[in-house]
Amino acid sequence: MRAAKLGIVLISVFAMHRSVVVSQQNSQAAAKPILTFNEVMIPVRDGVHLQTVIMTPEDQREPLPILFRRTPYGVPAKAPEQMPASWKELAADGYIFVIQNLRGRFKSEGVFNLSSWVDLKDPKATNETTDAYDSIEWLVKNVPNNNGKVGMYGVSYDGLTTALTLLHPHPALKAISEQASPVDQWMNDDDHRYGALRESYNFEYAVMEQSDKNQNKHFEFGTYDTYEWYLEVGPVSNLDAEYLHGSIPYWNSNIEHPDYDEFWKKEAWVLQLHASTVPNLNVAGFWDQEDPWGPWQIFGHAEENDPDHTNFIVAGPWFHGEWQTPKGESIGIIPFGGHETAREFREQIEAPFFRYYLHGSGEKPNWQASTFQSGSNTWHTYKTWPPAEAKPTKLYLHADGTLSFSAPAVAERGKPYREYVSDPAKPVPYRQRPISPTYPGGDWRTWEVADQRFVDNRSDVLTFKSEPLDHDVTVTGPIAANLVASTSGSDSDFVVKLIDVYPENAQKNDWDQETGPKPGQYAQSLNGYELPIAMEVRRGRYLESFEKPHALPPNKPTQWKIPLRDHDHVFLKGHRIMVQVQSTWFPVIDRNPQNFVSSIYKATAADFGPATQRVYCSATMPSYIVLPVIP
Ligand code: PG9
Repeated sequence: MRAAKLGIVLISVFAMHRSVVVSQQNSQAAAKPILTFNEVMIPVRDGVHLQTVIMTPEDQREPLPILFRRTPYGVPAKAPEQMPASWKELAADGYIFVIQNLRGRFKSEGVFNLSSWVDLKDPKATNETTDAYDSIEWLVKNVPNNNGKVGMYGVSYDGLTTALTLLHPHPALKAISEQASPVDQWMNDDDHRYGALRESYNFEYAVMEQSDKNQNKHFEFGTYDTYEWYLEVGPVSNLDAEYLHGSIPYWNSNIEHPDYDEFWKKEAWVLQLHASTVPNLNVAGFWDQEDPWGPWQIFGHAEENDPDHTNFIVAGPWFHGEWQTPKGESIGIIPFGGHETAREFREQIEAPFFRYYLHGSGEKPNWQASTFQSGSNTWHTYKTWPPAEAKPTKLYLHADGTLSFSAPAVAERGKPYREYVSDPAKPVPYRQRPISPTYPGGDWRTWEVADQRFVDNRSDVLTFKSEPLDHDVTVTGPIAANLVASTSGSDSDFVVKLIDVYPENAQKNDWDQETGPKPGQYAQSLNGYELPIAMEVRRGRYLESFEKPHALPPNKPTQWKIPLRDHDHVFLKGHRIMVQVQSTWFPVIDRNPQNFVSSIYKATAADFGPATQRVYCSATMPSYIVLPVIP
């Protein structure tokens, strides 16, 4: 029963955490154990004990380093009978694998706060930094035959607990690889985007982790299409009033702290990081639907002081944690040119990194950044990130719906803007309906590469499209949108999507000319595919200040700066570039009432109403995307 349940979860985000379980399911009967298994309760400074499993190679002959992972999702109940795909490359070098449940999760004692707050000034405080420190102290003293060197790694929450060690690392901690760690949950990643609530994610995740200490519990919707469910719920305040009744502490904190206040600034642990304190291999996915931003921030903060060059970043065309899946040959229906990017990452980057720092063999990476570049489907290394040769280049939105590298001319005729009506009663779905629950199903993982044709021609989505490109356009580094836009309301959102449009003949139809495509095969083609490369939302109330929301002056053209994160992509010759602009993205982002209220989480249905949105595209009020183009 337990194995079956976890097996389903495996296809969701927790690829790495759950890989142990899969190998149990796939294993042949009565295989010889490859790892010895011990479960211990490790004491930390305040007397709390943390449930920890220690798995040692059966054939261990010499002292080995420890690879340590700390998770809220549950430790394995027994050793795997086959080496999990995500451990294979590491295991070949020999490690003692240790996995620990965070305080307050499963058999670990204490309270799980779902918090990243690390108070370095309070000597009595306990947090994920101190729990890791105390556990490492215990491990190096108590695990037989360890070589005194510890590495930590993990994806997402496990990446966060890894990264938090940077604030006060134990001396035995010699290398870490944080992978998709969030750093500031108000600013970006899982829970908000520049203060705009990730409604469905935040709600479903908090319920999953805080309704039962002993499991990852999924909210039961009772409606097949969660888009419809959230729409019927109405304002965000109804989620608590009708369903949670104050029972989920993290959700309560989100609702009590709508703005970027002291609560969120404490949670933003990365603000305390100003140096590379432990060699760190940061890992980010360009299509990470949860934590695409944090790794770049950790990398950037550690860069402030890195005289020994121990701060690295790897990024690829991956969904959340895809680099820990067995192969990583594609994302959605987008192939990676025959590469097994996940295996290649582990074999050629992750394992050598830990080998160098924990086994003392091999070489230190001679690059600062390494990417698997989408479009060209090739691995690259960079001495610095962003590469110095990347030239910020403006791609302009034109009032006739075109997109080009030339600025709008002064004498362009017609209206200087394009407009649409955004109605919170009929929000644009963030992916094609029906929208399944975030967990445990698999669709959520690839929504960021979904073909955007599903919103083409909606009256509340503006589309701007370039001519087919006459040469490859390589974009390496941070992308940003700069809109001049207005709303007839007094608050509003703008969502910008940068899209790579495949040519109509991108792919040869590989179906029988006589009988035609098999059911479903037609939709699997890349012909005319609209692939999002970068997408983000900004909320008007926070344009002036994140701390103190301001009403927008109705109908006044205003600058909207929308960061679109770091990327490495080639728009190939023959493809077109497209930009879409819309004002709802539901239910991944909660709806803006479009009328200013003191807190959107206290808004009532009467506060929500339609608004006319304008995007200006003139010589004096240009809207554009800034692309870091490699000449
Ligand atoms: N994205 C998840 C998460 C990490 C950290 C905090 C909250 C959520 C995860 O996949 O673990």
